Amino acid sequence: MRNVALRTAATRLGFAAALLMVTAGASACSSDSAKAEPCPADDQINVEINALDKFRFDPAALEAKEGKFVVKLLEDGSLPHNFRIKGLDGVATVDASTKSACATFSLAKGSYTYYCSISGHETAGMKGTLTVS
Ligand SMILES: [Cu+2]
Repeated sequence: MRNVALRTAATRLGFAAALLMVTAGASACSSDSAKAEPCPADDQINVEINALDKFRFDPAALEAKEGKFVVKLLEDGSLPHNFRIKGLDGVATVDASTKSACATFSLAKGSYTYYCSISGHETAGMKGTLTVS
């Protein structure tokens, strides 16, 4: 009798774990591709950056204070671009239909490189320097 109850609980746990794995897998898949996080209200945004089709970010240098850093990337052309900071999690990805995207980063003091990770863009010059104090 007792064993049956235990087994049922174990089965439920196994099912919950499997469900968790499926959910985590699905979000891991979608986190990097098309849709980024929705943009917060304007007063929550630390900086707006233009992604130019000549493979440049405008501005190409940024300064920020350590802590939460919300970036709004604006598409100023027709090519898809994104914004990443080397060594940190987070990506803002715009495409021809959305024209803007946001990402939140957690900054520690130091010097960082931000870049567009779409193939060839960084090499073509789509990068900049972020100084955090
Ligand atoms: Cu790009």
